Amino acid sequence: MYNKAFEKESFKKEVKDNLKILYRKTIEDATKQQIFQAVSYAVKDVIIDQWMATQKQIEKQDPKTVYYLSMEFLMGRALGNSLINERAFTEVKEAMDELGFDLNSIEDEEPDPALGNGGLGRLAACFLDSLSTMGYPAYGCGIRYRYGMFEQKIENGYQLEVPDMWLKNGNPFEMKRPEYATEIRFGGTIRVERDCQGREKFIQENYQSVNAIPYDIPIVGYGNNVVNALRIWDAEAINTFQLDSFDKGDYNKAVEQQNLAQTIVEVLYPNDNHNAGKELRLKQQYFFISASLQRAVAKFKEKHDDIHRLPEKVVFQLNDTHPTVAIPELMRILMDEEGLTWNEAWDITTRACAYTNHTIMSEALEKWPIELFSRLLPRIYQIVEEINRRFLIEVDRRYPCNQEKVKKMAIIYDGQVKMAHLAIVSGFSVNGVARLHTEILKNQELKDFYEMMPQKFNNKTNGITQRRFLLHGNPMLADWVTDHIGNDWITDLSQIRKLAIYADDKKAQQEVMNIKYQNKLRLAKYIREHNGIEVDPRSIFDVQVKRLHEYKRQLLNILHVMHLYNQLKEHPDMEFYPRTFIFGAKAAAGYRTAKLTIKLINAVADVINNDKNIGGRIKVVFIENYRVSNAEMIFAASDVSEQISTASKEASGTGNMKFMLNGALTLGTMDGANVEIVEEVGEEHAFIFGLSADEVIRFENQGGYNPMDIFNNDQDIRKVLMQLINGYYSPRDPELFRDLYDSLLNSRNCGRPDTYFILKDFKAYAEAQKRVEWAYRNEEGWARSSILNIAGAGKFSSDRTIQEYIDEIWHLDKIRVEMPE
Ligand code: DL6
Repeated sequence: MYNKAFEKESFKKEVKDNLKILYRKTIEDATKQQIFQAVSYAVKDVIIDQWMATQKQIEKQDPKTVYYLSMEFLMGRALGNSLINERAFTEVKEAMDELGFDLNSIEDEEPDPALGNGGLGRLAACFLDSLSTMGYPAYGCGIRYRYGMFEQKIENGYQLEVPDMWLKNGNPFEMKRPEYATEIRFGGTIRVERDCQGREKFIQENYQSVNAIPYDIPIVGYGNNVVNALRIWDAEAINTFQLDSFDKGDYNKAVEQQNLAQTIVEVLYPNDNHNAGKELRLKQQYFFISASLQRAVAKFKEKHDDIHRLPEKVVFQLNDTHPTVAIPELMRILMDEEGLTWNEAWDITTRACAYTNHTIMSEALEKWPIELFSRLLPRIYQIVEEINRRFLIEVDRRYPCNQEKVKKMAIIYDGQVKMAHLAIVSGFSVNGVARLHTEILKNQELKDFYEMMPQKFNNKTNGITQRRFLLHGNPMLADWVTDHIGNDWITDLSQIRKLAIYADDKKAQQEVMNIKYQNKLRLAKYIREHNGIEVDPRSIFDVQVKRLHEYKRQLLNILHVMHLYNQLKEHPDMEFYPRTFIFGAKAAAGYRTAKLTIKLINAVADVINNDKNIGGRIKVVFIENYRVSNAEMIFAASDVSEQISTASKEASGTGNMKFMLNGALTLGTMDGANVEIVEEVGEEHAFIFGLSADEVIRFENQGGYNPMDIFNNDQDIRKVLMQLINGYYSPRDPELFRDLYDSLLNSRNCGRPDTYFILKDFKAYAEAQKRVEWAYRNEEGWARSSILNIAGAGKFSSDRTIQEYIDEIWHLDKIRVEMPE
């Protein structure tokens, strides 16, 4: 495949011209960063033409568009991905070679835009890739945080957080759109006036405001000329310091507005599955939602006179509850600015907004104290109150005088505004992100809502883009797949099922194992350079990379490593297949247990990696600053994919799909999308263990279990746990890991010990790990399973997920964009 727009000679010339115009440099004098910028502008030049053509087509066709509203977009680097989707990676690589540069190292110059925490933000990025590739009009709407997810440094085994200055050198791919600046108002009071027809008008007074300024980042579809936009909003003060502010004694107000603008988009909250309830967070939410909605309505009005028809052309998808203020904000715009009645506005809003739930973790549920909510968003609060009042009338009609139902379902209750309830009541669709998760929502967490409005509930199992996570991340395997089944899999991953016929083919098995080995060499080199640790590429690469959270149970993994090490020490001659345990995880800055787990992993690594007596048979590696760019390389090199969350807690997981697509075998619980992965590949090609979701929920309902029984009766576990408090891994401070020990055995904060059933699942996990080892010894069998995993990954493309959103929720119109020859 060849993209004429990237003809080599003219591309090289453009790179050189860009260096001249941007930096007054020749290619010989330029720094690598300057080369990266010059190449990116040359790529953007091509993209812009397609972007303009896409806009023209949209103008002409007026298709229905989705606004994907999300506090997070974990995009990863743009250069390589854009080249992949332009089908120009190879040509540009060759052009760069001819200029004397390695494209991969130029790619490394790009900061990894990390405007997200983990799964939820990365899912949003995969969805945008799929939307463009499938030719559906879409805007991603979010915040242009000045600092994204922090950079993680490991010092003395501890995580340190360093600000992520991703905009330090400018972002060559973004475009500022000052023409769409929008004012956003906070606080003040609401005065009610009546107009000449006696209708109420709500006027916000004494408010503070900021200007929202959009920046658009192109999202290039694969080989189809379609370019959508990720629109992220920056904040600027409305009145910068003006002389008349001083004159009027308005200095304080000017300072306040300046501060508001600076702080509002300053930094992404680095919490995954956790809501800290901070005022600034609510400000961020309203800021980008109000801006995105005002703009969406204005754009609709450019082409349409009848605002009642908005849901025919626009759908707003709420990525979790974070954007839920979109509902009252749309009501406000429709009533206060467009002059509609409540019923008209409600009819439009409830046909235009849909909600995705991404978690059942109670600490992630967003609730705002009424005091804070109504002070910051006085008009929005009035509207929420009215939605709640009307909803409770319906509840009473359906369940007369049932206070229990009111307590469980009200949007405002106990001094708090419950955002999930608002989203469910006001949206036309509520979806979970994997089948098991959706069932738990329907039957447990959101049962009352499901009973009252079953038609709203549906499942959309997550997916990932094969273009980033195979085509870009694992070029050798991608080529091998294409050699065997052609390249249709790039835009239709269901085709990959055709690889199954190669599962028993000895040559194919060897080739796949050899590709894995090459990728393991690449990762081993990275580990040598970044960690100073030598790992054996022939050992089993057993990998757990994801956010650090107790429910994801990195602690179970490392306790098991400690147990294996004990066994090797006790029985030095035991049969043991060399294993490299690889971890990568960021912990939220204020999450003590998570940070202590990182320290434990590093402490265990220190002891084991330096023990000459075990002959390097176990190595433990903690990869610093796990992020999208190194993730691609890690997935490609993994043999075993650790997906070991407490069953029922991981809504879906998407890392599990990336590993599978790269031929790793899943070691996991029956949780989230693991259930569907196993269904696709067959249980004999994965290693499943532990309590089921039903069992976990049953234990939880009966107040937990007693981990002391296990501690008292299982010597292996007792030994490992004692090593947490006897200084085995922290001789200078034997008490260092006491909190982890306590979390497993003693009730904390009046909660249950071992909330995440680590000890309960330990034996089953250790037994599954033995199965892994035995399976790996059979190279043919392993290769067969690996091929079948790749072949079974078809369902987990985000293209499939997006098609389901389109067919069942969004009903978008497709566009076709032709470029002149
Ligand atoms: O749906 C994307 C992703 C799932 O794959 C993960 O299982 C889930 O933990 C994650 N949820 C969140 C929730 N954050 N909040 N609030 O990140 O979503």
